[in-house]
Amino acid sequence: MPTEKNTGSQLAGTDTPDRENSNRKLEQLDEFREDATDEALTTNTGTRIADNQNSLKAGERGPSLLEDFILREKITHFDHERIPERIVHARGAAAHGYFQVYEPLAELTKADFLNEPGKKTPVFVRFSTVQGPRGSADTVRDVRGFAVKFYTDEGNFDLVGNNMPVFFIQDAIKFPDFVHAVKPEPHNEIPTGASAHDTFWDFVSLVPESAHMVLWTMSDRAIPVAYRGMQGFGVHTFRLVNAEGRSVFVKFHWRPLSGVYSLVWDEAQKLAGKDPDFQRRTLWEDIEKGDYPEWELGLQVIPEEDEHKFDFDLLDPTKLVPEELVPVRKVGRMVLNRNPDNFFAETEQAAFHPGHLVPGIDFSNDPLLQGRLFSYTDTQLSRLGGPNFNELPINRPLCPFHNNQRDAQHRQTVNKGRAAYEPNSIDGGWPKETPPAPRHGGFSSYPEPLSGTKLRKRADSFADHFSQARLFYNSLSETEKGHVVAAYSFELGKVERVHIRERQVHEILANIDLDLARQVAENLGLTPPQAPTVQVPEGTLKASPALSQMNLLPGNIKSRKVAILIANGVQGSDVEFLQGELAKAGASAKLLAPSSAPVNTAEGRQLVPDATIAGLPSIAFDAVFVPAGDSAAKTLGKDGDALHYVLEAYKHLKAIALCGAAGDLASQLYLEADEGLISGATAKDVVKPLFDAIARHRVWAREPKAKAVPA
Ligand code: HDE
Repeated sequence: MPTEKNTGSQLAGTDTPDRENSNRKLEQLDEFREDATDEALTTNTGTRIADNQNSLKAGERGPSLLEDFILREKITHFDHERIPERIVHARGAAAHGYFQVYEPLAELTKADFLNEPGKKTPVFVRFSTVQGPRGSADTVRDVRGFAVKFYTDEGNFDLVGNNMPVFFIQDAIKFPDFVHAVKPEPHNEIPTGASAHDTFWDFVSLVPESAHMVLWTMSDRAIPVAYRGMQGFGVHTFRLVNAEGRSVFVKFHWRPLSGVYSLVWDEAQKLAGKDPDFQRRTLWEDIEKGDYPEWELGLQVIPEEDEHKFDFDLLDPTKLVPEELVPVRKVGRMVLNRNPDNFFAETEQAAFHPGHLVPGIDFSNDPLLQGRLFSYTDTQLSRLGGPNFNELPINRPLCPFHNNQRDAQHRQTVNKGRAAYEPNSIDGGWPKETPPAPRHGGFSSYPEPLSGTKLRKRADSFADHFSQARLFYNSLSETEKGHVVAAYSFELGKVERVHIRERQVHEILANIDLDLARQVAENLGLTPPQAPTVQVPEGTLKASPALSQMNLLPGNIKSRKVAILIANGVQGSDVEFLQGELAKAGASAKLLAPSSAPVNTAEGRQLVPDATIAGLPSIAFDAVFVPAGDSAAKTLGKDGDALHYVLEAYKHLKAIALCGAAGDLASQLYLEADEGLISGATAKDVVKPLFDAIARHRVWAREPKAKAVPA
């Protein structure tokens, strides 16, 4: 696949016939982009400003004058710069890109963008955490939002998903309760960006339907390294509808080409302090340097007649469809290749909505999805200040949009017609309806036959809350299970009320897995549970290997980042060799030195460090490399920051390669060689085992030993 270079607003993404250019959204945005270069400073009404340093006063030392319209306009605008942040998913970052389907999916859907392989549909994708406010840290333990806006030729389609395939609750009416419980405690607004507190665990321990999703949030999935290392899921069951009007159920998946990989908990916590912008920074930098994150879109297709074939209900959002039962068919790819120009105008004002649909896609009756269909428009009214938010540049569809909606706050369209109603004869009856058609017709809902008694009731088929939680736990490797035990123990350890800890362990965890419950009980000093409290049905599957992220690594080191520690006297040839090999593998490195001053190599050349060793900690990298060079090794061996660097990378189970005299750093720190702590005479000797270890992501076998190493 030819690589693409990010060349400002002129993207050159042309690896297939490009009938509909993926730049169209960027071109539409161009209309609204402002470039003030060579322009005069003016008021908002265009009056040129002569003095932007001093307000208007009655005498040099006199009071300011009310007539100063320049001061008043500037301060008034400033006073209103903030809009309400999103109630959930407030913290996030986004990028532009495109989606391209591999082959026409005509048998499944009439949606145009899923039928035209030559077409690149522009997308805008926003990733987020859920609990914390706009200024919170990226790496907290939390679910990640994964919201994709497709600007299709038939209107915008928003796939507003998460990086986990299930959700905490089954019915929308519980969402405000759940969110109030997970948000910071009401009296002191603590903790920020974390679920480790009483109200969250009080709620989830009383609501067993949350068991499965809480288990996902206690797994490594909740501490991803990078957005590009996350899967995405539509969560709910949706429908696809084809030209003949036939419908199938579908689950949407995003598969990252970089694989699925996570932080270790100590690293996540440290990053939250040392670089709270870690994930948005990585996304930004990767795109700027042309290392574009990519995902494949996957579909699990379930024929209508198979709706009741499973041991769970397809409409229950606390259940996933195991891939071993319904395989994921990869149907297209998404590339993120352009950073926004303005965070507020694009990322903050983006309004996603699961109800933004195009013909060929439809809803299921999942009661959580049905509630969302109300919420997302409603929330924009207070967040974006009125019902015209779809006119904002980032939200405007690319195709024409016309209707008889008029006026309201911030209206931008200047409607010319005289008749803002339909039917009308004054404007020739326009704009008119488009009848449904096999392709490019008007939207019509799938005519699902319905009948029922009006009632408030949870379906009996939603009653089993534990068998899939058990399936997920059983599918994890021993290492991953250990992380889950540690996460429950950490979180519940922060819960002050002992009865809440006990309830979670005895009434929830014991029904997922007795061993898990007992280990957590032991860590918390609670009586270990003896038996489950409910009869958990035997699931169809004992384990689903597709759920363990240990099975989801790509087997290469593309886009991984290596820290190279250098000091005067470093072997420059080692540095160059490794940099060259990394570039060939699609990975990158940064040079870190004790200070920002240029470093003299043993060969008499100079290397300019990218940062200081103290300035870019090991937690920001996937691996550490220390090149050969006697005097460099001596300097680093006496530098506390450098020693801490290697020790910390060891503790976080990272690949470390030490060359020549730098090998002594390992003995100085009492670190034993293993498959990821490699030494050799030169970079050439260590490159293969180093890259293999990076491709395995962590040296899991080191974990028990690393526990004894100071944090
Ligand atoms: Fe959301 N959710 N949600 N949600 N959600 C919002 O919409 C809501 C749910 C998700 O990057 C809000 O514009 C209700 C599931 C993402 O801008 C709000 C219910 C899933 C984002 C809202 C759910 C999500 C949101 C806040 C239960 C995964 C961020 C601001 C019925 C499938 C989108 C906004 C972005 C945002 C409501 C449940 C994903 C308040 C009522 C399930 C990724 O409207």
